Amino acid sequence: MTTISDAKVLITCPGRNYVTLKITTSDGVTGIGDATLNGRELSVASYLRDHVCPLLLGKDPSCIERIWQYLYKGAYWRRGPVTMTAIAAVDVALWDIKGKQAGLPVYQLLGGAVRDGVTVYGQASGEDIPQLLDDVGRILDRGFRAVRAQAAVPGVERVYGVPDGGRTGEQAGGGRPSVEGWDTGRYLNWVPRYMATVRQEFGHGFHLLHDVHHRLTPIEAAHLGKSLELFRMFWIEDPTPAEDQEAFRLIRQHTTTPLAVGEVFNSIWDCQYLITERLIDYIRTSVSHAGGISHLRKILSLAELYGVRSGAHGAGDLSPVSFAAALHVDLSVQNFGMQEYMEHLPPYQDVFKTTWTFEDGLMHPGDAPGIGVEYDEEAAARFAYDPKYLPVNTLADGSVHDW
Ligand code: KDG
Ligand code: MG
Repeated sequence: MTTISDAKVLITCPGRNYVTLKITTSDGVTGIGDATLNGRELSVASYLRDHVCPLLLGKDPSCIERIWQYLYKGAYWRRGPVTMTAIAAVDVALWDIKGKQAGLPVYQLLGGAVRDGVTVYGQASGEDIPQLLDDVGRILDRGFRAVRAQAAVPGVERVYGVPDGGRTGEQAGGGRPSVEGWDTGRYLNWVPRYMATVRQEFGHGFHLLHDVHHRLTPIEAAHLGKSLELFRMFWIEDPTPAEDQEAFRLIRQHTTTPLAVGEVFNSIWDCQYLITERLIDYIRTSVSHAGGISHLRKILSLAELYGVRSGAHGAGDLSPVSFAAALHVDLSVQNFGMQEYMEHLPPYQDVFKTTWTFEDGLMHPGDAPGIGVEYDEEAAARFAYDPKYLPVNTLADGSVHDW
């Protein structure tokens, strides 16, 4: 019987910190999974190294669901971002191995492609409206059919989605977390103004998205949704902190702007209420933070019953391994909605050799056996781990607000 003969954790920082699990079988097949949890990387690395890798040795790598249940139920302590990111890394590595053993890309193992390609949204941002318009134009010129628009808010020093000094999407920094000020009133006044100019300038022939990043109260989110209705958003994302799921009922009663949530969810239990009560339109759980391909498929099957579509988180702090894994899932589920694409920072490609393609706004994971990403360990060793934190938000009185 083929068994798992090695499982090791690799940490590298080619532009950004990534934690990768590499599993090797007794007949020499390797598979990789993403174990990155932005700003808390070493906790997942330790969870894997100290508690999971030793348990994998000698197990049959073909039993993906059985190993998943063993790690989930066997830990006794369930769910949570650290546990579920670690289990996701094992799950994706095992799907990678299964694909390589079968000589098939993972999406074929998941039932095959139900679409020709995966619609991804690009990221547009600007320090002011002209810069945002330039950026939206740049994204559309590259062929994207969907654009997320985020602009700086006058009077607010830094806002989510408008990266300092560039268009890279990097938000984390070294040292202690930077502190950003927040002002809900200014934000609520400004967003409809810039969405109006985006639609005036570029029309309605593409999908327009926006990430609120958990910052509003339910009634403020309802107001924002209403004020954006004319611009026919594809979604507003994370309008409120989603621990309070009943809040979505209030938002929904007031607006027809579609709602997306879920990038900080880790399990189907976090999604169940919002899906079964039809309080959201898109569920944004990712492969790497919600238990891997196996668990994400269950979430999406539940969602399909209730007309909720997928909208997977695809920020650059999810490694190319989980991005590729997401493309395999997106290609193979009927209720796909949209995939986030935040391009990874160079020199990521020195370490992660990918096979995905982008053409005319659609992405495809490629047809290499497995996930379609190879990890260059020699190159990775050149980029030492570089501790970084996401910012925190405060209000004018110094109290901490959601970031
Ligand atoms: O690490 C946190 C990021 O992944 C998150 O801030 C990105 O909200 C995000 C998004 O929608 O991409
Ligand atoms: Mg988000």
